[in-house]
Amino acid sequence: MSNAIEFPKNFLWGASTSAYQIEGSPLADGAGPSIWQRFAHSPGNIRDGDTGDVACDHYRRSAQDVALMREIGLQAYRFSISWSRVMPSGRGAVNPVGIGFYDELVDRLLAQGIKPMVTLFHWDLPETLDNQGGWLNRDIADWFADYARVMFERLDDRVTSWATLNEPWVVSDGGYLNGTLAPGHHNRFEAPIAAHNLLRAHGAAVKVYREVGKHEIGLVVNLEPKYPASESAADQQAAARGHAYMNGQFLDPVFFGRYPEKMKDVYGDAWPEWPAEDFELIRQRLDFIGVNYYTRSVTRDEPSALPVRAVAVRQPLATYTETGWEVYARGLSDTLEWVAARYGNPPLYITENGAAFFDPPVAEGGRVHDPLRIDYYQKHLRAIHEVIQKGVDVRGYCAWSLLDNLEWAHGFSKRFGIVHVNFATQERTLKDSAYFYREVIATNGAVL
Ligand code: LGS
Repeated sequence: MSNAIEFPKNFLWGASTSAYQIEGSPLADGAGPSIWQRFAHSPGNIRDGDTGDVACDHYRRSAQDVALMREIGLQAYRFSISWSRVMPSGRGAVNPVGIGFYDELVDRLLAQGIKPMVTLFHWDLPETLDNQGGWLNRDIADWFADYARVMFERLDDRVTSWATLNEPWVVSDGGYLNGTLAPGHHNRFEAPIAAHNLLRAHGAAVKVYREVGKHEIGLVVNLEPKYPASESAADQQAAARGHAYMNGQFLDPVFFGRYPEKMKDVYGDAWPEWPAEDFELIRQRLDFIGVNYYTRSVTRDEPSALPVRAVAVRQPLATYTETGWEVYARGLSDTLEWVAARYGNPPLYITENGAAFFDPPVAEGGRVHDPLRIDYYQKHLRAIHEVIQKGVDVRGYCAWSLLDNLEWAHGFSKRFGIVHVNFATQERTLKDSAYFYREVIATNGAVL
């Protein structure tokens, strides 16, 4: 077949999870509480009162989960480390059992030939640090760098791919501006400060890595292209503001040492003057960028929607996922081409991509039919292949997610897994999408 799809020879096929979403046992064996522990236990924050107390019980079932990964044929597994499991108060003493859990997980993965891709921070900040201001305290750059150093020193002999932060935009927007995520603040003045300190912490950790690490380190960002809803200047400006806010706010400082001009326009009087030397710290050489992609937004000017003054317009003919996000694979290729053109074609990994759809109950014989999820993966993988053909340097792909898990404020109501989890029995069942993905991996994409 002359037009069979073939990915580059060393293309890495993986799946992703994060600590609070799957581990459970958040306070076990001397771990300290995180802000997600507190947030989840404050009524009204998570749908149906769900918490991460048990989640997928991965903390106690990691051996079984690694066996599942092996069954699917994963070549890489992206997971995050719970900072407060390792350092119960966020600083100082290291909890040997907590760090030992990750040490053992890494060994288990390597024993199955699966490459560990470690994210140091996927939103579960130690509560003690939040009590000292969390991301609003400039000292957090040092706190994070100290924690990062502990992890590098312990695992860099075996972990060859590191990411500092997962989606700093979401932390700043959901955690400090809209309050839908921990720590649940609603404050237009805090959001840019949190974002800036996230960037400083990222830079400080990368600096430490250059001292003690031998492999690769990068930053994971969520990108979502913004298309104007009409030709009007107002809508085009709205899309441009949304684009700067979501896509440029973190990558421009990391690559260029400055924020997009439009950030001032977005935040108005809430946009501070930043010390020039901060950008030296923020702009560290990176080995890759991790891109999380789910959807696009078609954007219309809306002066009352602060701070961006834009809202998304629903597309009547499109397919939407269970979380209400439009399925739009072209947005992924557009985004990857944009990153390559703007930032000098850096090495990229797609660190998350996937969808929540309604899944039927596990059928007789243990199958879960999820054709919409398969269709989603197929479209997005084809879009990635297309841009690789054009020279965009995409080196790997991780499906979000390996397991159905705690989808933050949605609780367990939204299932993103390629593996179904019965949360009453903890039984795992491969969905059809997992079998499909296994074929994709086995054929290096030819089955697409
Ligand atoms: O589970 C999270 C996934 C699911 O969807 C994961 O922990 C995060 O890293 C990541 O944010 N995830 C995710 N993001 C999709 C964001 C789409 C926002 C669209 C909003 C339109 C109204």
